[in-house]
Amino acid sequence: AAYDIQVVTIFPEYLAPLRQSLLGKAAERGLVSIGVHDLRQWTDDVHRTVDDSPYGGGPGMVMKPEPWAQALEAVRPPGRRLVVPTPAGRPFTQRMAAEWAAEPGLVFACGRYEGIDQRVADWAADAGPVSEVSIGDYVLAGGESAVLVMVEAVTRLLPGVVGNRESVEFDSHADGLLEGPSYTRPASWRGHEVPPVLLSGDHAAIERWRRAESLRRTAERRPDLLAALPEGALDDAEVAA
Ligand code: 6GU
Repeated sequence: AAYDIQVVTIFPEYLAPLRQSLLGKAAERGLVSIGVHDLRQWTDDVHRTVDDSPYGGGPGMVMKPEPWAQALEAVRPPGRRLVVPTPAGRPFTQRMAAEWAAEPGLVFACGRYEGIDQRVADWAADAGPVSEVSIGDYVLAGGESAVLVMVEAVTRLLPGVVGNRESVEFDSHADGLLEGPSYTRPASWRGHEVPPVLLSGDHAAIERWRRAESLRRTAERRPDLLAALPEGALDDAEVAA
């Protein structure tokens, strides 16, 4: 069966990119099915109200719980993971993407304003896993663009979606390190040379060089990732290099 993605939002047109390119093709090929739903279809007043002022005061508006409950009762299969994008969530990682790709699908609840009444996530946890996640340390106006990011990260890991399995296995972050630089023809370009080892034909030397570049780049740009590697992940020769 196809990997099943359901998104509830007050801006369904914002999710149009889900029908394009890699994902659009995966959908055409029956690997993924995507539903995008307007939260306002589960309102019951003439103004189709989805928000209200926060208890306790403060700026902005909070999304009302009842339309969300009705929406989730309609689109979330029992046991299906609910993902709630929020800048106050746990950081979304490649590991999460891989875990979620091994599940049958995901439901996304896109909040706007100052978020969704917390009781929605609390209530929804009775029916299956709920993940409140952030895609980085900055604030977006709503969860829609974060959903595009997470859906792309998850679906490219599904069997058959990306043609080249190796390009998934050797990605940046797949082994906890950043990928090093890549090059193509010409060997000399505007006074910049391709590193000679890549032209040497010595595959063992090329692998050693790539590993060293990966470590160098990670140390330079993401020392936090190096520090987080499990004990013994780096052999002594690499640490010395
Ligand atoms: Cl998932 N949502 C919003 N609104 N802002 C964010 C975010 C998510 N991740 C980082 N900033």
